[in-house]
Amino acid sequence: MNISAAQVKIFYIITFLVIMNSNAQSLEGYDLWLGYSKIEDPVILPEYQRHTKSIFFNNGSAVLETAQKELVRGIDGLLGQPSNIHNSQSLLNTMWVSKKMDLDKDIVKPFKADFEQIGKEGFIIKSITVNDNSILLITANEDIGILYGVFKLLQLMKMHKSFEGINIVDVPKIELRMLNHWDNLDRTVERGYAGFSLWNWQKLPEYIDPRYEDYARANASIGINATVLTNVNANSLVLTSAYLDKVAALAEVFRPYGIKVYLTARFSAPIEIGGLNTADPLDKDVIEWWNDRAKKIYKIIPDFGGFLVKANSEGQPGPQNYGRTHVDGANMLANALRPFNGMVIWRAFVYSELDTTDRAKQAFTEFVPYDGNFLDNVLVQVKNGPIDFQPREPFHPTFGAMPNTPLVMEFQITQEYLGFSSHLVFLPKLYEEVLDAETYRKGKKSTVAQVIDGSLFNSKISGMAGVANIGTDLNWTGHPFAQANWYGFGRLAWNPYLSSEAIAEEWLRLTYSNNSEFVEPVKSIMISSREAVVNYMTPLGLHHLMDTGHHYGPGPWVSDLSRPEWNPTYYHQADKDGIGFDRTPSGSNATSQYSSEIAEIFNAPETCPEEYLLWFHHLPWDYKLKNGEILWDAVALKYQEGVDQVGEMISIWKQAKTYISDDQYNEVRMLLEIQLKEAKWWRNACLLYFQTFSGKKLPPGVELPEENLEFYRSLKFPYAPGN
Ligand code: GCW
Repeated sequence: MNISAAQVKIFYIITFLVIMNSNAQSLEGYDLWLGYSKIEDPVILPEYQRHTKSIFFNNGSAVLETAQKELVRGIDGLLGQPSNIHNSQSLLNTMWVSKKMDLDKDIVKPFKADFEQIGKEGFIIKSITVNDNSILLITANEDIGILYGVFKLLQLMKMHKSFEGINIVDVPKIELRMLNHWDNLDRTVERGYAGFSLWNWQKLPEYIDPRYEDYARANASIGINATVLTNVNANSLVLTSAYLDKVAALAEVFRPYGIKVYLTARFSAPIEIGGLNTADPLDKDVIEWWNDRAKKIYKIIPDFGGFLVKANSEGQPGPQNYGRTHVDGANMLANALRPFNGMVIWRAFVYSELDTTDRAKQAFTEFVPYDGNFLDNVLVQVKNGPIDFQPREPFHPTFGAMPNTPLVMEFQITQEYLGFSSHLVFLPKLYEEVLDAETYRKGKKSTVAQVIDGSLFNSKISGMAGVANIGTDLNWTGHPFAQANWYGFGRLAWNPYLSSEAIAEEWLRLTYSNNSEFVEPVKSIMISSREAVVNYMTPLGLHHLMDTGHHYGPGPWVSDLSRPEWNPTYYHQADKDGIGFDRTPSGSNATSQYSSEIAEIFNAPETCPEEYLLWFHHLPWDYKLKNGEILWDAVALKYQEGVDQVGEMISIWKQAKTYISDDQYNEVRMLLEIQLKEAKWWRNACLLYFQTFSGKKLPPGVELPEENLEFYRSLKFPYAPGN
């Protein structure tokens, strides 16, 4: 080789390294909680090396194939050397990964009860002794349990947990753990703040973006087993053959990860793509059309999950267009899917322009009388609160009020009313509050979680859905901490009794670092973030003050929209006498939809938890709160507290700097600056506006707004994302 050739080679090597390096930086966050860099801890590393010295993996199906692939990938990365994996068993093995049916009977016998407990999807990770050899056993009844067990094992390793004496018996408490994508066929995402839809409909079915598999891995690693690919504001085209082939291609990628695909069914599809002139659910031709469509779907996608339906809500067509009921509509579809074990998930998010009663009451009023009338492959999906994914709402009164209907919890993971993907808001804190709420429907200890997991009323099927916050952004969710909301949703769908604090800690350790000097302060940011957003947007039970349409920023003054309940003024009812929505018997009487024990608490302003005060009560500006503050001062001070909390989050985040990369640090720092700026915007705009009614001065401690009310009212955002 002459010198110039060597120089050329060096040039290429350097160029390659530079590109690799810049790629590594720009790919920050892509791995989510699944990065497998080598463990450096000198204590735990040898223990893991010992346990993984010789692994027996009993393969034999697509799901097990996936599990083995994941195990190899994880162990190779974490231990920094190729794993020693065999498909034949020996006593020299240090780890066995095998289903119960493939294990020796004597091995299984002592923990028969555990196998009974773990059902179809659970797993066991146990340290056992066989002929004096210590073996780490990962086992399950079914393939999918093995996959979940493998992910759990890798998570434990990432968190540096010891395997000595390990004995984990884990099983999901909720059957249907699903993401709802509000993704349109043109790849825009309704209320999406992380880029475009992952589904590249144009190039499907031939072109399989590798990201589809990464999406499936991430979901399976937290136990999500269902995904609704399309927006509930549905397009019937997705039910045509051309699109079904594309859906089938996605289903094929997701299947080895135990994930079923679902689609949204537009109720008027028989007209739009079927050439019929009605979509009446009792019409013979319509029934036949759906039966036929179901057959077609299952021919192409044999394990298709079913339909999610938004009907007669916000302009979507539905059975009421034909004088029929939600039951008529849901059961007609359920009959079509029943021969194939498909499910219908019918949403209860309804409110009507013709119904002048309090919007918060309408879903309950419409659905509760139908309890027990739906076929048994119908689930009714209810949003966590009675209005719409606000920073804080009391739990939806329908939970606990339909004992004979399985109710799916619908949470929003995307941050439509929560600062989009610019604000750090750890949502498991919100989810936990709702799940822990007491319904008193069967006395004390009748929580929403018990309704959802089916234990309160012995439901045959249970479900939890999360409106996804995922898009084509490199880090999937826009804000790096929004990944924690996806992660946390999955964990709570698996076990709705987990604490949000434990989830925050897990996620931080899996995503960033095990160093407690990093984890503890940053966890405190996450835990306080939800209360902060409530304070700077909608404190003391205020709600729906967001600017109209895009829901970005404050718009409490908006009052000119055609439907009353689209206006923020409908919700806060501020006037010179006071503020808040009277939902007690002297007002809309929405409290009567709760059990009498709960209604009684909510009805009296003295007993109503202060965080729901203005949700349930219209109170004078000088109403005295428990701490002696008058209402006006309390509202103002809460807005200020929210701003201060974000300031505090910023100063705590500075402590994180030494434990993570500069890119990781700076990305969050810049986003927190946006959050602070917007928290102040919220405070200033809302207080200036409410001040026009209260006529009172801001109390000491509340910063004076930088601009006047006209300025805040004049702001327009025609290109806010997610519309
Ligand atoms: O909160 C509202 C959103 C709509 C959404 C609707 C729903 C998909 O603003 O964008 O439509 O809820 O949940 O159906």
